[in-house]
Amino acid sequence: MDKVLVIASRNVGKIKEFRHFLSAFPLEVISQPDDISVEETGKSFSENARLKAVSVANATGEWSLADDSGLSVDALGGAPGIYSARYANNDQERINRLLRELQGIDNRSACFSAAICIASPGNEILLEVEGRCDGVITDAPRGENGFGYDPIFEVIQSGLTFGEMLKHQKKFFSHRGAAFSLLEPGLKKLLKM
Ligand code: ITT
Repeated sequence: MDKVLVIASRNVGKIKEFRHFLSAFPLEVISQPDDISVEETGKSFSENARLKAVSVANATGEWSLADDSGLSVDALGGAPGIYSARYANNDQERINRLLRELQGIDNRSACFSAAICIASPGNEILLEVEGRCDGVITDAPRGENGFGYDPIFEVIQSGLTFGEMLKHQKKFFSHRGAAFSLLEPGLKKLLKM
């Protein structure tokens, strides 16, 4: 029987990406039960990923994978960073706020980061990795794909925003795809693949 892996997330966009990444693994991927909520009190992406993975593994008694991620904008001193989800109430408002704060600013450099942690019950960290992706914040949203800040983040060498990419393209270029590539060898070992 396949090993159960609980995705410790309430973010539907993220969960979709992980289901795609994990489709070739002998895992039964399930979503976080609704009654579990974890406070993100960490000071870094990796601390928060660890908190979420450990809490959900302990609560469910299964292996759990958590991702903590966010967008750091140079001209804003790295904001919103680990507060990317808390920057406004929904994706549209988060995008509007960021574009407003960058109005008239020429330096549009930014980077996305993702920390991924897999934990097993009993506070055991099985794997931890981090990935990043450099890019620029566009002047206006482009593309309908993805979630979050995807329509306003352009990966320079691709000429596309994450919102314009197909899922395999976003996997190739993105912070989460980069982190997952680092995770893959360890996960294969754990699963004896
Ligand atoms: P969980 O903690 O339940 O997984 P969350 O949305 O609160 O969901 P985070 O705390 O990691 O997740 O916040 C990350 C935020 O950063 C997320 O809500 C998006 O706004 C943004 N973000 C992260 N990765 C992104 C991506 O690939 N594309 C667009 N926005 C992204």
